[in-house]
Amino acid sequence: MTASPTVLSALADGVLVLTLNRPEKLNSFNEDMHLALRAGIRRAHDDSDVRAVLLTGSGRGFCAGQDLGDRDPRKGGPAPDLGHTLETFYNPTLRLIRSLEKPVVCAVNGVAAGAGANIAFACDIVLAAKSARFIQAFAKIGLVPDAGGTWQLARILGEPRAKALALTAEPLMAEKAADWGLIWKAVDDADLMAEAEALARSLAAGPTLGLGLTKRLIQQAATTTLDQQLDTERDAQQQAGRSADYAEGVTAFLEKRPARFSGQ
Ligand code: T3D
Repeated sequence: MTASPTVLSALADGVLVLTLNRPEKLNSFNEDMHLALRAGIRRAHDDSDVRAVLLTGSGRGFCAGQDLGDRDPRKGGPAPDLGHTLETFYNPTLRLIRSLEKPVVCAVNGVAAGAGANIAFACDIVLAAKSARFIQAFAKIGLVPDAGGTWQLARILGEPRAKALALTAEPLMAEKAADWGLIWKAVDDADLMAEAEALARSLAAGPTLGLGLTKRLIQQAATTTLDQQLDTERDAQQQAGRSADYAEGVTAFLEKRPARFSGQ
C-alpha cells in the first residue's frame, strides 16, 4: 500500500492548488512534506501553465509547523541542529514563495501554528476561515519564531504586537489578524475555499507578468529608499509596457471588452 502524498497538487485554469496533506498531524511538516511542498513551488516557477498558486491544508488545520514527533528528545542522541534544518528545509521554501513572480494565495482553513503560521504570512494574499487561529507556538517549546516570522511580524505589526504574540504564543483569531493587517481577510468557514479559488482563478487569468513585477516591487520596498524604488519602478514599468498583456489591456479598454491576458 502506498502512503498518501503529503502534498496534493492539482493544476486547473492556471491555478496550481497545493494542499498540505497530513491531516492527522494537523499538516505538520515531516521531511517528505517539506520536499513535496518545495517541489510544488518549484514547479510554479518552472511551468508556464502555472499562473497562480493556491496553498491550503486538508482536514481541520492549515499547518502546525514542525512535526515534533520527529524531534522527540526521549529517543536519545545529540540535540538536533535546528539551524541546519531551517537552512535545509524551511528557508529554501520561504525563498521560493517570495521569489516566485506569480501570485500565491493562501487559504488558511484552520489552526496555523509555528512555522505553519509564518509560511502563511509569506504568501501574497492570505484568506482565513473565521474559526482559524494563528499561533507563534515557538515560545511554548523554547524556540524562536522562524520561517521569516520575526521579520514579517515586526514589519507588519510593529514591535509591541510582534513581541506580545511571539513571547506569549497567544492565539490570534483570523478576524483580528485581518484587523491588524497580517492577512487580507477572514471569511465564513463555509465560503473560504470557494472565495480563495475564485480569487486565485481571477489572478491566474490576469496580466501575470505585471502582477509578478508588482509583487517584486512591493517586497523590495521594505529594504530600499524611495529614490531607489523610483528607479526600480521605472525599469519594471518599462518591461511591463513592452508586454503583450499591456497592449491587450489597453486595446480591450478602448474596445470596451474584457481583456484576454496571456501572462506574456
Ligand atoms: O525543528 C525544526 O526543524 C525547527 C523548525 C521549527 C518550526 C516550528 O514550527 S516549531 C513549532 C512546532 N509546532 C508547535 O509547537 C505546535 C504544536 N501543536 C499545538 O500546539 C497544537 O496541536 C495546536 C495549537 C496547533 C492545535 O491544538 P488542538 O487542540 O486543536 O489539536 P491537538 O489535539 O493538539 O492536535 C491534533 C493532533 O495533531 C494530535 O495528535 P493525536 O493526539 O490526535 O494523535 C497532535 O499531537 C497532532 N499535532 C499537532 N501539532 C503537531 C502534532 N503532531 C506533531 N507535531 C506537531 N507540531
